[in-house]
Amino acid sequence: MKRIVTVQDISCVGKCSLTVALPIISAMGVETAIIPTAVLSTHTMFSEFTCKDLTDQITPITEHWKRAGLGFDAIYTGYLGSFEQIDLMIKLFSDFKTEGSVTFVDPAMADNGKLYPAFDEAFAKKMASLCAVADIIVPNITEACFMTGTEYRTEYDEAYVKALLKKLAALGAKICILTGVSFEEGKTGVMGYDSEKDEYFHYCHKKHSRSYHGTGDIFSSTCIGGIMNGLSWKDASVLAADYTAECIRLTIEDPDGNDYGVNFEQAIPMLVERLSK
Ligand code: PXL
Repeated sequence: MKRIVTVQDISCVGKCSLTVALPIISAMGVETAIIPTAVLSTHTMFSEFTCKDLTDQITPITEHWKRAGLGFDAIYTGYLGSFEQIDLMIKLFSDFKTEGSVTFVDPAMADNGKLYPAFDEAFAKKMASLCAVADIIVPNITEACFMTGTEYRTEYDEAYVKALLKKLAALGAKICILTGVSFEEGKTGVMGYDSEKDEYFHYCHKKHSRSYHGTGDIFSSTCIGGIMNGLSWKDASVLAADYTAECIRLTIEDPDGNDYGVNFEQAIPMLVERLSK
């Protein structure tokens, strides 16, 4: 059985970060170790939230794991809260990365042209330094723009996205997967770039009428879970995009659906079924 470690916050209510990564990756048959970076009452898109930082726990946890001889097939980082946490992730990669393992970074910090409330442009540049040492990165277009100093546009063509992917690859990551790429009204999807093969990949599907928080985390968790199940990064991206879209569809159709997160739980059977095919 594969084992991964994922490092992100616990937003107690909000269906994002660890409260989606842990169930999704576990449901995909992959042991999921965690390092919680902070405990928040809700994610930061609520008008108020509490936050207890856990940065001081990261090194004691990883030092114990070294003494215990623990290793991981993948290291997946998500929402991080400070420069210090990013430095600790760079150290985590250098301490735990092995030849066959995958380092996977979701630079969760922005969307729709704006940084999340806790962050500024300097943080985005710091996040770029973590992306530089990762095998696979999965930013959305906003995050990619902040990390590469590119103008954010709501309307763009393939040349703009390809140039953005090249700039991301120039940071240092081997495979860059951009989410929320839409070339056509009513459609959205992903466009990826393998810098070693100089190869692009595009997949699109129906765009739903609403968007929700936490869907980037759902995409990332499914993508790394798929890779741990032996899928190529392209097939894992397709599975992750389809699962995320299905979670959104189910939420829109649910009269009791939350507006802070998606009904990812109800789509887990579809995810597991797709993996067994
Ligand atoms: O990736 C979404 C996310 C994760 N964690 C926290 C957040 C958000 C989005 O706002 O606030 C704490």
